[in-house]
This record gives sequence, structure tokens and C-alpha cells, in this order.
Amino acid sequence: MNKFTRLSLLSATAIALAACGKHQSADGSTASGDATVVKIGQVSPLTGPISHLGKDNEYGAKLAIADLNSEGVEIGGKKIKFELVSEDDQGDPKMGTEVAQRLVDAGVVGVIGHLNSGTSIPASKIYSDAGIPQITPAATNPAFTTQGYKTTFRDIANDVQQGAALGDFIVHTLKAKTVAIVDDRTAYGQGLADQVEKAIKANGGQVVKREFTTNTATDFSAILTSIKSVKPDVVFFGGEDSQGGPLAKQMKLLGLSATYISDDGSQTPEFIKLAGSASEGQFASSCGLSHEKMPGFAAFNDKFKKAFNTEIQTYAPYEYDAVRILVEAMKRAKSTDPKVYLAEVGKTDYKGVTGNIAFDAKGDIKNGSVTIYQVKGGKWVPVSTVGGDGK
Ligand code: ABU
Repeated sequence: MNKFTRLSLLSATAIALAACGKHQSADGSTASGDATVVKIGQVSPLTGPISHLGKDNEYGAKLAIADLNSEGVEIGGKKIKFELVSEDDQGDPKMGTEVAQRLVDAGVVGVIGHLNSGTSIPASKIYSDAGIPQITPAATNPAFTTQGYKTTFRDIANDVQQGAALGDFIVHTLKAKTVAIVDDRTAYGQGLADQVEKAIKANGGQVVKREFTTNTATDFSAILTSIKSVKPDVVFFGGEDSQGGPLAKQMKLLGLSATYISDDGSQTPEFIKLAGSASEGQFASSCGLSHEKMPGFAAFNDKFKKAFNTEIQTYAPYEYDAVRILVEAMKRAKSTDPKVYLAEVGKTDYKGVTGNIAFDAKGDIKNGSVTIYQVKGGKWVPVSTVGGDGK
């Protein structure tokens, strides 16, 4: 959309709002009754193979907005009513930039997302150009925060930390001498697989096979037959549960007895559902503390179940914290204008549901942690945590 069309759309929005008794200010907020309406965007794949993860994120944002509105927030002497604008990027990089522009045009003052590294990275330029803070609660590729933008933040550990923890665990805890690695060729899966390979080698292990698939594949028999021929001790998969679950199941069906280990995209209830009995004894990491060590998890979990009648997949608590971090920054700045409150986001020191959150100069979480889990009795059970408050 060109600049002229965007301006015309904004004018049209202002006219429409005026007609229904609302007034749009220069910072994108609107007045409604005695409260000023402030829009916060959230983006995740709400359709497609990982829509369960996308909806989990959206639910986290919805809870945060509901809590803020029921608590009642005043900023700069004005009563604020927050409104969530949720977009579906389908996990697709091109759609990611399209919906990012749509959110900017809609006048959001901050964005939580996107979920995928492959969408968060290209979308970040659009938010940076518009001066709008973006906190991802899920995208872990380190490149997200190394582009030199002042607007990019992440409230979970990244894949340099996750790859190092996985490599160490595979070699020293699982005592693997030989490892086969599969990835889904996304910015996330391939990037993490590279980090894991580096860490395995640095710890004295051997990567005997490297294979790849796609993030829509469902049949892994050719890859697994090739892996079976080298008899690895461990198979690592870099990607999401929509591939990880079927892959673990097909490993068992093919008689591949290697231990399976995956990542934060697979450390979900959905993985256990998809892999079935083949999930038992398998491992995966998450980019944060275990639920038991998260200071606000129990209360958040109760609220989540009551509101949505489903269990948390993985990122919802980080999404909840991210919304509240933006609003805390607005309160400190006494402004909802992103150009004014952006500087305060970088100064965050917040005790959230997931733990203590502060950002380094790049916008990454300081002192992030990685937890390794194992499936025991059909449930994910934490085995060890490195970093953060977990050690
Ligand atoms: N971090 C897991 C999945 C999201 C992503 O980074 O693509």
C-alpha cells in the first residue's frame, strides 16, 4: 500500500470514528465515553498446522487485555481502555509483512509477535520504520534482535542459548556419541539445528547425518530410513510439533531406537497427542523456566483454563507478560504514544508470570533460561534448567 492510500485510509477511519462519536488522535488512540481507546496488536498463525500455537499466543494477549481493563489503567491522567487487534500471518513471511503494515495502518501503539522467526524478522522492519515497539514471545532466531532496530524485543531465551543447552544435554546427559539432525528449513528450525550441531561438536559429540524436510511435510520415511542406516544414539529435530510429533511416531514405527529430542516448538501437549505412545521417554527444550519455577504460573494457568477451557501449549504466559511490559512502559512514560514510551520498553525491569524480565542493549531478555523436559506418563516433566533463576 502506498503512502497516499494509507493516508486516505487513515482519514476515512477518522471520519468513520467521528460519525460514531469517537475521535482519533495523532498517536492512534481514540476516545470512547470517558476512556481513551488504545490498540495493541498481536500476530501469530491462527490458521494452518500450528494454529494451536498461534491461538495459545492470542489467548495470552486476550487475558492480559482483559486483566488490564478490569484493573483500570490511567496514563498521563487519562483513563485507558485497551483493545486487542489480532492478526493471522499464517506463519508465512510474506503474509507477516502484509499484516504488519495492516496493524501500523490500524494505529496500534505496540505489537506482540510474531510467533515465527520467519515472520517476525521481515515484519520487524515495518514496525521499526513506524517506530512501534514489537515484543516477540516466541520467535527465537537470534537474527531478530541483531538488525540494529530500537523497536525489537524478545521476552524468552534465543536459539544461541537454546542450541548451547541442547548440545550440552545431548552429549553430557544423554551421553550420545553420534547424533542425526533433521530440520524443517524454516528460519527457526534450520537456524536452531545449526546452533545444536555447533554445540554438539564443541562438546566432543559427532553429527553423523544432517537431513531436512519442510514445515508442511507429514511423511518422513525416506529421511528416517537414511538415518536408520547410520544408527545414531540420538535424533534431534529442529522445528514445530506439527512435524515433530509425526516424526517421533514414524521413528518408532520404523524401529529406530535412537532417543528423540526436539525444541521449544515441540515442547507442547500437542506433540504428545500427535506422537502418541512414541512420545514416552522423549525430550524437548523450552526457552524459559519450568512452569513450577515460574512465579505466576499456577494463578495464570487457572485463569487460562477457566477462560478458554483448554490447556496452555507453550507461549501464552510470555505473550501475557509482553502485553503488560508494554503497558508498564506507557505508565512510566506517562504516554501511550510509541514515540514517547519506546525508550521505556528498553528499561523494563518486570516481575512477570514467567519470571524477572529485563532487556539487554539488543532487546533480548537478560539472563534467559532454557529448560529440558522429558515425557513421563504422558506428561512433560522438567529434567534440568540452565540460566535465569533456574540455577
Ligand atoms: N521458537 C519456536 C517457534 C517459533 C520460531 O522461532 O519460529
